[in-house]
Amino acid sequence: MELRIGVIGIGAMGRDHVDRINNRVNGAKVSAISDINVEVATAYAKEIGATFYEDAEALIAADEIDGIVVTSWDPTHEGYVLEAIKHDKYVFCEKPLALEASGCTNIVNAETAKQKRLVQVGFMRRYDRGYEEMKRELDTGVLGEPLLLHCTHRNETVDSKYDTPMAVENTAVHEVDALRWLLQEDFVSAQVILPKKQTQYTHPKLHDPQLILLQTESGVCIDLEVFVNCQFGYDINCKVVCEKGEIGLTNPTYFNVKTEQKDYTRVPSDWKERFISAYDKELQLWVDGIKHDEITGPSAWDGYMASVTTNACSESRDNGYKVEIKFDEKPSLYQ
Ligand code: ISE
Repeated sequence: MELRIGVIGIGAMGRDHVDRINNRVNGAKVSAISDINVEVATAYAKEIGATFYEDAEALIAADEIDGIVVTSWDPTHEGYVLEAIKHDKYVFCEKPLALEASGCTNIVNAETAKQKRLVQVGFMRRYDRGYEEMKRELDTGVLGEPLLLHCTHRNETVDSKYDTPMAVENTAVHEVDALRWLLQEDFVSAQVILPKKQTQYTHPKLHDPQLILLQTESGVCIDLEVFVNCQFGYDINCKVVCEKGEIGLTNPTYFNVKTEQKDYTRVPSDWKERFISAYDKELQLWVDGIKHDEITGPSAWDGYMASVTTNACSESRDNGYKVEIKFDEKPSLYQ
């Protein structure tokens, strides 16, 4: 049986997921879309042979829809996910699950009341081959205990709507989840340092770059550079310093170029290119999960833990002090 998927929000990420579900994921097709931009969405629905719903809640409630993908504007995620849970529908939500941890708590409460996992959050890095292999290596224990992590999250450029809080909520949130998964530990403190000197390529509403410092329960220290106008490409690095060695992520490359006394490999242009296989894998897993009635990907609890941490980062950034991270007790549904 082919699952019928409804996608809410057809911006760049929404269209990317539509293309992936229709062309690379097995067992599902996008049969409905909804977006606030009626004209553009109507034309796009026609192009891909889907039904356009002006009202996203009607799409969620429709009997002919088996699963919902939420790729709308970040502040709208919580409402759509809650609506999907209300209708007992499986929902894949792009990160962040909700901007505020309290919004994630609402989702966790709604889901635990049903005693069934319906939500998967779009933390795709867990399915990236580089992160997966690093984790496998770390888990063998051959390198000893992880002590320090040095990470960078660099985008080539961002638009004028991208502001200072987004560096944490929209960008660093990926490391917040991936590192928690990699180390199998929660964070206990967060601090954001805004260097006085900024890049000339930023704009008045965006402090760029920013430095985030996190510490885990066992005491592992992490520094994460978020630099979203780095100008040279999409550059994700993660180096784990252990007692007996170091392990680091490399940009996936399949060729190098030698010319004019230079020997170089490409840096990816954006996250859609860098993490294409990880995105394909996470959505295949979600579709398979719906078919087997068992969702195993990143949970609403993972979304909550990420937002608790990004909220602590924002508090630190706005007040200039280090913030202790406190979180609720994990419900048994997510054990
Ligand atoms: C974007 O929303 C993403 O999810 C990308 O993975 C991230 O690298 C980028 O900074 C975000 O703006």
